[in-house]
Order: sequence, then structure tokens, then C-alpha cells
Amino acid sequence: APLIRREDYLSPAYWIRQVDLTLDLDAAKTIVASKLTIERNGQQPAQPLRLHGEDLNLLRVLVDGQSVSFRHEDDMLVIDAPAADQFVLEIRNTIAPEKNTHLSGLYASGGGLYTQCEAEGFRRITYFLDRPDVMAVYTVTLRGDKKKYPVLLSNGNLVEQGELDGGRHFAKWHDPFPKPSYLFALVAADLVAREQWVRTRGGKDHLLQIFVKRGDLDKTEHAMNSLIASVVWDEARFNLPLDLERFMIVAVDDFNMGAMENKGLNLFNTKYVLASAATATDADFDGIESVVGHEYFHNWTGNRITCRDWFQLSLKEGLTVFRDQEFSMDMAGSASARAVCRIADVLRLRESQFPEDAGPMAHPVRPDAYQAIDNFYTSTVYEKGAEVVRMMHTLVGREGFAKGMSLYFQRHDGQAVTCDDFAQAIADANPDSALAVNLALFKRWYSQSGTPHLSARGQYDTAASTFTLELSQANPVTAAQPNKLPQLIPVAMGLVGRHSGQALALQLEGEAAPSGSHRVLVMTEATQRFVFTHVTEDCVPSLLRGFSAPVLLDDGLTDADRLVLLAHDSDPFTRWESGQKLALGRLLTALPTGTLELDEPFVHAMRGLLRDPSLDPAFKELALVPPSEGYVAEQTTEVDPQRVHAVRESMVQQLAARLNEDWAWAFAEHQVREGYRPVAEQSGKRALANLALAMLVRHAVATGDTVWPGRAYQRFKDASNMTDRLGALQALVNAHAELAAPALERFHALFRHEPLVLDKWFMLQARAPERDGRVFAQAKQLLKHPDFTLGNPNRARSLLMALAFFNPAAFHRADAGGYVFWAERVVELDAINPQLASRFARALDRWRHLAEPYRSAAREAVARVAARTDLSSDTAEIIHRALQ
Ligand code: B3K
Ligand code: ZN
Repeated sequence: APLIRREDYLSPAYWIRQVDLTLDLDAAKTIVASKLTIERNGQQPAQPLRLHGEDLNLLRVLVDGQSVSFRHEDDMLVIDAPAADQFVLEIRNTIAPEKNTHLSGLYASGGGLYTQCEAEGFRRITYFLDRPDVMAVYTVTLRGDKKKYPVLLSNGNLVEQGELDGGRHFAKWHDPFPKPSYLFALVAADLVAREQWVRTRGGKDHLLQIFVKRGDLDKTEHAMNSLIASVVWDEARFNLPLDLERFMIVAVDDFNMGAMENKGLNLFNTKYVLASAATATDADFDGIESVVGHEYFHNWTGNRITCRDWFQLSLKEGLTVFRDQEFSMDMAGSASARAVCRIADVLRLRESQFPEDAGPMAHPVRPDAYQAIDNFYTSTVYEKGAEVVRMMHTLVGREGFAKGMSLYFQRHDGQAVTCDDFAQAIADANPDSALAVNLALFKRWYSQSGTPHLSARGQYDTAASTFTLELSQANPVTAAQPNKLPQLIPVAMGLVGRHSGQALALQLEGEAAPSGSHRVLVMTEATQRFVFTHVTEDCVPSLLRGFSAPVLLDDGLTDADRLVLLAHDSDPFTRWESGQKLALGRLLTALPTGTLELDEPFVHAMRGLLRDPSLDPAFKELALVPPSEGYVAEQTTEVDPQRVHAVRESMVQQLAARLNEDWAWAFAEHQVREGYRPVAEQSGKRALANLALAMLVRHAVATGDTVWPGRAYQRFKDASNMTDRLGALQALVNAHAELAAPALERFHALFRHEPLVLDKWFMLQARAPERDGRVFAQAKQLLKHPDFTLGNPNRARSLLMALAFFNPAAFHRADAGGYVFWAERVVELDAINPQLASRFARALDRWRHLAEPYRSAAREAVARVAARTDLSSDTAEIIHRALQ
């Protein structure tokens, strides 16, 4: 497939203003009749009308009621330029939903029919100008068997419904908002709904509905609460009300991603809708809140204002991730709970986006070229994109940002626009801000790929009472971008007194008075120096507070400095980071020899954290888990995954042993006695208790003691909620305890009728810490388990992605077994579902980063896949980039 370039953008030769669709729904053969009101775009030269179409069976084409000549060119239907500037095009075609395993377009799942159109799925339903800048008003009539499909849904408002002969019925929907085709949706299935009315501030009532399979209704309460909270939050924080009479969410078992923001009719992976205390963990409850929020917030940022072209994807995704992150933080409540959210977001960014930015798939937040757009729904576009929006927020302040958002909607409501339009609106609403003053420089965050390296060196001058901070940035060469310019980096910071532990007043040279003890330094050059005066005490700089920019920070601090920050910093993020860096330093030092002996000061500091009565349990849990193997690997040039695993395991094992009594104390102290509620206050305790239990079981298994494994098994059996049950099971499995096998068996028997819980069962086994190749062997065995299938994306992910992305030591084997497994599954999956396959294919895109013998073996596996001639363009793009 050819490369599509951002700089080649042209507006379309035709606009489609109205779409009238009638679908005769049937899983084997659905008939689609489409009537399009089309207008020539006067800005483009006269030319044939070229419509996208994929896997369609064309029956007829009429222009203004007359038959016309047409031809097929690749995946395009080409109709010679109609003479009129405006005309009606009628198309009739058929599709086969039950054969559609790509889960893009119209497909069958569990007896129902569902659509997924973003990015280019609409062309798999009918011929169309399937691009986001073509916005039309849709009227949709659905017809189908009333028994099979009692519920018929599409976007907007239900205008008519009724009976047809032969046991069929119909529903007619009209969506008054012009929208791009990627936001079209329909559902035909046997479903039931939880309903709730909400009143917005303008006094209007709106109907909220969540559709699920019969029997799942009791698992929709949390999703409904999250939806109501989202409606209230967007109106309160951004003045953005619900603009629809009804807002529907439909849950479906087979879904390629988390959820989809179709106008008024969001489609969701069941994973992000269904939850009960017995079947979902605290993390699942949080995931539901954030995804329900995310899709709901798209109604304004994405749907009311959409993307001009797919290169602008971050316009809606980066902004909407930022909004859902803020929503989750506001919902979490306390400052400490907010910090925990922030740390979790940063962990996610560093685990997946930083490696992406350092590998062959590195691309700017606003990419320049792609072959398959589905490959660019990346953590760069989403998570780094959200960080770019967050930096704007930091630079203009909370109020300024809200003003910028209003201006953005005032200017662009109803339009398809670009990332530039967004940045311009935020800047124009805040003309005196550092953002507006340096807008062109700031926008390098959109155009340059790669993670900037920021280094900081500080010096205290006792005689002059000054602290000099020198900051410099290096912008690394990345795939397709050899030359880089400095970027604007907001560095939120403070100074912490080395002896007093106090936050010191900050006064820069030339300033008349100090301005508090926290500020944001704005870096605009490669190297800059900041001199603080009236500094009464030697101090440690606390830098990049709240992770104020997505950069790699080399702060030049010593262990002693970090211990000061760990004990005293007022910023919880930096405090957490100091602990992580203490651990990271030890892991990296141990890598060359492969042996690690924890020193007393470190153990003492960790004990201090665990026992500190002023810290929240959720924070402690995050602070006491050492950096992941993936993150450690990122800090080295030639990764030996087995070595990284051994060293990190050794650290965990020693923490388990040396803090044994402290873990026992923590476990006892953090039991939740009240009934289960998915709230931060309870989930923090459960998280810390589960970590403590895992440590206790680990140490017990290592020393041959059976008491804690027995207790864990008991807890596993008796648990009243999934978080505790899974925590106890995980403690046994991860420690390779003898009781792990009976526990796994029991868990399977208990939940064999709960697909989302079975996913956990697969995932838990695929992610267990490797020991003597047992985990890999078990994963291969699980492939043959009767409950395993590649056809369901959740199930496929729970085994394949868990192993290849989250279990480096099980996957990267000296005998290359993991790579053979990978190559076979990529090919197998690609024939079924290219989007899923290309995701999985990325597990080896950074083979160059590996040490021998892994590197050569991985390369060979990639080359073997590349040699195939039948790859989808999605997978081919990933594989060929990996070899470039
Ligand atoms: N916009 C969708 C993602 C569509 C992915 C297409 N491959 C979900 C979301 O970001 O909210
Ligand atoms: Zn999104």
C-alpha cells in the first residue's frame, strides 16, 4: 500500500451533505441502500467522483435516478463527473457481516450485529467519501427480524418504528448533527437497557441508556454512575452540556479496542461496561470510569469539532485523554488520590510511549506519513498528545485553559480542523502567556518525534546564598527525523532545604521579591541557567514536579539528595520518583554482574515509606514496587531481558525478606472491614494489602514456610470481591507456590461462564514471573485450552499481549522459542484480524535494542514474517518499518 502524506492534503472534490441509508439486516447477507446528496467542491478542479469501498458487492448505481457508467480502480468506485453541481447518488450493495472477522465495518457478535467505523470502516458498509472532513446529516432506516434483533439502534433520535411482514420490524433514526462517516454506528441485537434521566443546567432532560445482554444488567450500575458523573463534570468544568435527547452506550463482547465515541451511540468493549464486586477489580472499576468519561467527552472534543484528516488524530485523542485524566483526578478527590492518578498516568506513558518514541515506529504527535491509519492509534498520539495538552494547561493555568477551550468552540464548532487550530485558540485566549509568546517553538511538540533528554545540574553557593540551576536539553535523532531543534519545556520545581526539609522561597536573580516556593521555569533554549537568590540553606532541587513535561530527566542527584526528597518533598510525584530512582540506580548498577545486594540505607528508606503514617496506602503501594523490567530495559542500550529479570526479582525477593515483619504489619493494618465500594479510600488499602500478601507469600515459598501460602489460599477462597480474590491468587501464582495449581483450577471452575473473568485467568498465568521456562511452557499450553480463541480480541490479548509485552523474561528466550511463537501467531492472527495482528506484531519492533543472542534470533523471526506475501497492509507496515 502507498504511503499517505500529511503535506499532500487536499479538500475533497465533492461534499456529501445528506445520507439516507436503509439496511436490510441479515448476518449472512445485508442489503445496503444508500442515497447521498452530493455537491461539487468549487475549490477543486472538475474530476470524477471517487468513492472508497472495501469488501462490498455492488448491485447498482444511479445518479439523479438515471443509470450511469462507473468503474473500479483498486478499492475505489469511480463515477464520471456528473454535469450538475449538485446531484443525488443512489447505491445499492450487499455485505456479509458474519464473514467479517476484521471487526471493522458491520460484523456479527454473539447473535447481534454491530459496527465499528473509525477510522476507515464505513467503506466496508457502503461506497462513500470515507474521510473525516466530509460531514453529513444521516437518516438511517434499519429493518430486520424482530426475534433476532428486537433492538435496532443508530445515531441521533428515533423518529419512527413499526412492524413489517414476515416477523420483521423497522426503526428509523435521524441525527441532526452533521458528522463524518467514522462516527456512524448501528446495532441490531437482543439486548436490555439500564435507563436513567438526567437534567442538565439548562433545565433539559436527557435519557441515558446502557444496553447489554440479558443477564448483565446488574453489572451496569458503575458504568451508569460514571456516565452521569461525566455529564455533570463536563458541564461544570468546561461548560460543555449534553447536546442530545438521548445518549446510548452498547456493550459488545468482540471489539478491537476499548470503546468508540459514535455520535449518541457509543459502542463499548464489555470490559469497560460490566462490573460487579464479585467479577471486577478496583482497576477495572477505574478503567470503566475513565473510558466512559473519555468517550462521553469525545462528544465535544472529536464529534462537535472533529479532525480535518487523520494526521490530526491527536487533536481529538490527546485532548480527550487529557480530559479523561482530569476527570479521573477530580473524581478521586484528595490531593493524594490525585497524585496517585498522575503517577499511574506517567507510568503508562513511560512504559509504552517512551519505547515507541525510541524505536522504528517513532512518530510525531501529529504524524507526517502513514500506510495504515489504524497503526497510528498509538500511545504517542494518545498519551504523549495528552501531555502536550497538559503542558499548555500548565503554561496558561486552569482558568486560561478553560478560556482557550471556549474560544476553540466559538471558532470551530461544527468544523473539521487541525492541531494548529487548537493550539492557536489556546494561545489567542491567553495572549500574554509563555505559550502565546513562544507558540511556534511550543508547536515543535507536534512536529518532532523522540523523547527530549533534559539534564539539570545545581550548585549552592554558601557565601552568596545563591543556588544556580543549569538546564540543558538534547533532542534525539529518531526514525525519519535526523535534525532536531530545542523544544519548549516547562519545568515545575521547588527547592527543598537539605537540613530543614523545608520548601524554600524562590526568588530569581533580578526579581524584587520571592514568589512562593513552587514555580514553573520555561525552558526555550538548548541550555539555560537560572540563579536563585536569598537561598538561606543548602538545598536539593525538586524538578519536573507532577511530571510537567514528557522528557527523560537526568537530575544529577546523589542518593543522599534523593533521600531528602523522598522524606520531605511537598510534591508527591517527585517524592515517588525519588524512591523509584533510588531503586533504578541499584538495578542498573547490578546489571553488569547480575548480582544485587540491597544496602541498609535503601531498605531503611523503603521501610520508612511503608510505615509512614502520613502517606496514603495507594501511594505507598506505588512507591514500594520497583520500576518494571520494561522500564529498566529502557535505560540500557543493549537489553538482556533475562539479566534484567534476575536482578529485579532479586530486589523484590530481598525487599520481601528484609521487610518481612513490616509486610505482615501492613497486611494486618490495611484490611477493609466495610462492604465493597470502588472508591479510592478502599482501593488503596486493598492494593497495599495485596502487595504485602504477595511479598509474604514470596518470602515464605523461598524459605519453605507454609503459613502464608495457606493464608493466601484461604483468602482466595473466602474473598468477597474480585480485587482480593485475584490478589491472593496472584500472590500464589507469582511465587510459584504449590497451592497455585489448585487455586487456578478452582478459579476457572468458579468463573467459567464469565468471559471477562476468564480473560484474567489467562492473563495472570501469562504474566507470572518466569522461572525455568515454566511460564512460557504454560502459555503455549493455554493456546490449546478449550476456552482460548484468537477470534475474540480480549481473549487473544489476555494471552498473547500479556506474554509478549508484559513478560519479557518469559518471551525473550535464548532458544528463540518466544520468537517462533510470536511469528506463528502474527501470521495466524493477521488472516483473521489485521488490526489486532499489527498490534501484536509490535512486540518485536525493537529487536535492535536487544543484546545477543536475542537480537539475531528476533531479527530472524521478523524477517520470516516479512517474507510472506499475504500480509495485510496494517501488519506489513509494522514489519517493514521494524526491518528498515
Ligand atoms: N476513537 C476510538 C479509537 C478508534 C480506533 C480505530 N482503530 C476510541 C477512542 O479513542 O476513544
Ligand atoms: Zn479517544
